[in-house]
Amino acid sequence: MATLAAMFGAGRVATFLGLPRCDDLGAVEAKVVIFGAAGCTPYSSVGFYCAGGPEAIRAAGAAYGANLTHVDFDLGGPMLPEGVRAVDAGDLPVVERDAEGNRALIAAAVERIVARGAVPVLLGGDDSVPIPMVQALAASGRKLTVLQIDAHIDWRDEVEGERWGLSSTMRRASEMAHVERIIQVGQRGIGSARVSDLRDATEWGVEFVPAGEVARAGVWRAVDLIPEGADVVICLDVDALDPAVMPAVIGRTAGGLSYWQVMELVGAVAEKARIVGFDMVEFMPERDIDGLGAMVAAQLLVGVVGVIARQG
Ligand SMILES: [Mn+2]
Repeated sequence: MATLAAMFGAGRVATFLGLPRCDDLGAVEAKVVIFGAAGCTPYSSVGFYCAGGPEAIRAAGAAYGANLTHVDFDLGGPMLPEGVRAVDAGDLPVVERDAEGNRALIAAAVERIVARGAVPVLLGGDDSVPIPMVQALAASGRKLTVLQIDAHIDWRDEVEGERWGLSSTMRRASEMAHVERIIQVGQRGIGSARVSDLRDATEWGVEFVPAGEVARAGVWRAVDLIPEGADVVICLDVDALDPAVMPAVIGRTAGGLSYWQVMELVGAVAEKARIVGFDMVEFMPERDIDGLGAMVAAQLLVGVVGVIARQG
């Protein structure tokens, strides 16, 4: 079958966009380090249901690989400005039966990347993957603002007796001493949250910008809530996006964000503050439709890497 990628000269690539592969995080020289984790702390009912996420997003990115120096009009120039390096460190050897070991692997990788002065960009895997990343960002010694973009608030204390799973991500983050602020954007419909979970989050001080508000008024109140100069970790659950463009999620919910609303938010954060970590989670290949979601995820990832590559 003829594809646009073939016309552009794209072939198979082992890394995202064919970026240089990094095998030693302890010696990495780059501004951005992409790496994957098939999962972290699974619920026994569903296991590593997003295991193929990193591979599917890399495969979709291959279409752009041959043209990495071309203009990306979402960024106003090539993804990487002159002299800026981004690398792909591959996937961590996580396994379903060892959640504690997985958390240690992810945390150690983030600590190594931060120690080298680079920004970690983590591809999941389900939404339990960011917990050890947010935790490990304490190594920088600075207070953190968490910007979660997600259809769900993830404030359950436990599910199936598991406290480190994907529905508890923001509650666990709220318990970390270095997390001083949480802003959550994109929530909508009926999800895992109970009335008491929302109350706990609000009492903690979370600022919510629901998807309905984003649809009416854009992302700008969320941007205003980010303090000037803050260190921000952005936790993107792809189910924040509307299922019309991102069908590859376990629970599709109408009324989600557009590609541009997510890009505007990420770009605006980098302008007034500093993105110190990013994750993209919950991409579920078997739910995708004709590669649409993977294309959107890959394009969004190009945009995010480009934004981080340009920040001061
Ligand atoms: Mn979600």
